Amino acid sequence: AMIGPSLMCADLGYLVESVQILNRGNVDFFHFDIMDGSFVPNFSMGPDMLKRLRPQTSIPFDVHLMVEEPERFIDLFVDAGADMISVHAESKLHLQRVLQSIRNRNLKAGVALNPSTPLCMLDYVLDSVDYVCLMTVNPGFAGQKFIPSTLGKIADLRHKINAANLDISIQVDGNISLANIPLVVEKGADMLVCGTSSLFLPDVKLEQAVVDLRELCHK
Ligand code: S6P
Ligand code: MG
Repeated sequence: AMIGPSLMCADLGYLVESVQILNRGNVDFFHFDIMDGSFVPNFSMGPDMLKRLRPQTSIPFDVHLMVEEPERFIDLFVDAGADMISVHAESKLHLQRVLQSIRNRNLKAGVALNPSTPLCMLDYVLDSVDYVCLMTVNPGFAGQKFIPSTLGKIADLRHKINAANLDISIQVDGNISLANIPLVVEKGADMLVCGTSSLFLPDVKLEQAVVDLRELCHK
C-alpha cells in the first residue's frame, strides 16, 4: 500500500526538514489537510505551505479539502503545486463538475466521504474519480479513534470498484495506526494517510518511523 504522511501532524517548527526526511524515505505522496473552520471546526494548512515545500520534493502533493465551498479553491491549490485533490461529497458543490475541473487541470480527482456518508454518493461519478478518501474518523483533528464501521465500508467500496472493473484507489484517513494498517489493507485500502498513530510518533525518530512503516507495508 502507498504511504502518505499527513503533514499537519509533523512538527511544524521543522516542516521543511520533515519533508526532506520523508522524501529520502521515499514516501508515495504528501497529504495536506485544508480546513476552513466551517466545514470542520478547525484550521490547518494553506496554499503557501505547499508553495514553500514544493521545491523540496517531486513526490506528489495530495490536497484534502475539508471546506464548505471547494470549487472556489481548486485553482489556488493547483497553482500552489497540488498533484491530486479530494473534495468532500458533503460540501456545497456540483460534484461531477468539480471532479471534471480537477481532471481538466491534469490532476487526479478524489472524493472524500465522512464516516456516516453512504457509498451510493459515488454512484454516478465513478467514471470521473481517480481515488476515494474514506474517512475513518470524523474530519477536523488528528489523534482521534478509528470508527470500526468504516472497515466494512472499505470492503464494500473495494467490491464495488472491482465489480465494475474500475481503476480507483481507496485512500483511508484517520487513526491509520500500525495496528490498523493490516486490517484496512486486507479490506482493500491502497493509500494510507499516516499521522500521529503511525509516523509522527512521540518516541520514534521520523527517519526510523518511515523505515518501519515501509516494512509493514512491504514495498
Ligand atoms: C483529519 C485529517 C487527517 C489527519 C490524520 C491524522 O481531519 O483529515 O488527515 O491529519 O488522519 O492521523 P492520525 O493518525 O493522527 O489520526
Ligand atoms: Mg486528511
